[in-house]
Amino acid sequence: MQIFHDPGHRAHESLSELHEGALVRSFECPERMDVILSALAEAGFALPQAPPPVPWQALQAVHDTAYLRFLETSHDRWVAEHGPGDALPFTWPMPGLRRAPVPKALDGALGAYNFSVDTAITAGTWAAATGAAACAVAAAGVVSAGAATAFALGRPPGHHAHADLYGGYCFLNNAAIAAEDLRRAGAAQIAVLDIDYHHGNGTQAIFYDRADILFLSLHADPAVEFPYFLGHACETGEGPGEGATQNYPMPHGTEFAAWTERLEHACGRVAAHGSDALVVSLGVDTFEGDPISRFRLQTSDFPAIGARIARLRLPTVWVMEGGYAVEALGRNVAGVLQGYLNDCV
Ligand code: Q9C
Ligand code: ZN
Repeated sequence: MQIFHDPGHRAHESLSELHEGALVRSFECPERMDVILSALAEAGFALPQAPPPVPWQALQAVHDTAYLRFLETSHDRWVAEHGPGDALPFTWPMPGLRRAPVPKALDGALGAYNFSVDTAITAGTWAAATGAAACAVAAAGVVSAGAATAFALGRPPGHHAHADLYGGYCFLNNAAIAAEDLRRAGAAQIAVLDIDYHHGNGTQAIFYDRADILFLSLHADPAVEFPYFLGHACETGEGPGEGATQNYPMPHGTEFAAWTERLEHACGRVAAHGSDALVVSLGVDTFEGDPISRFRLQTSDFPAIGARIARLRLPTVWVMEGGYAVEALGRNVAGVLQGYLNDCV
């Protein structure tokens, strides 16, 4: 399994996550990559490769151009206006206010493009986010060229990012970028399976009206968990995409037995769909010890997830999403991928 990783992720390190009323160092931190890389090396995986720079068209296939230019320039603008430090908005265009035109002023534009104040823009955000997107494109590229699978091991994660919104630690939607790249290279039908603890609101929104991308998400019920405002079971797609979205919301405290029943159903949908390729949004924040999540999966459960996905027998691009229990994160990610490879013919 080829693994793509850009060491430039380290430049994105936020000290300004609004957590329980205080600004703290973000749970989405550079050490996450270190522990995953060591666990993969220890388990005998091939050394990761640095991806080529992400083509601008790959970003534009998913994201709004003005949003991309905003992300690229916003931290420099922040420093010029407010001085060094992380960029955070203070006001948002909630329904009843007007979002368009996006304000010229930085403080207004930050609110227009942000949906959650757990996510600050730092000096290294653009470099890191484009590096993670580059990993997704590189992984999709080798799978399009005939590899059975590849792993985009990047951060920041992506599944909460919409075409023109950042939040939930995500700026560029790496999984959606991978899916679009597989389509561009000739795959007619793609399935995106999102197993992160949180609903993949960005991926859902990006593909909501699309008949060529099946989006399935297993996650904590938005009635009780971030991202709160998307991810209910009644959301099934719209227009040509009607029926091509399925959500599996689950309560806090969900254990593997109940979780894997939903995985089984989702895999049944993938199998019935006739997908040419699969993108997995791989979050392991379903782990019992995750500091910001409330499911109860154990380290010993993760290989079975990989094994089930292997039995779909589809070309598969793995894209790293969440997982914040730094001590166990490496073992949990390596476990999924080892379970996948052991069951892969
Ligand atoms: N004080 C991913 O797993 N923030 N994003 C929660 C709690 C939302 C997680 C803040 C967590 C988003 C990719
Ligand atoms: Zn998550």
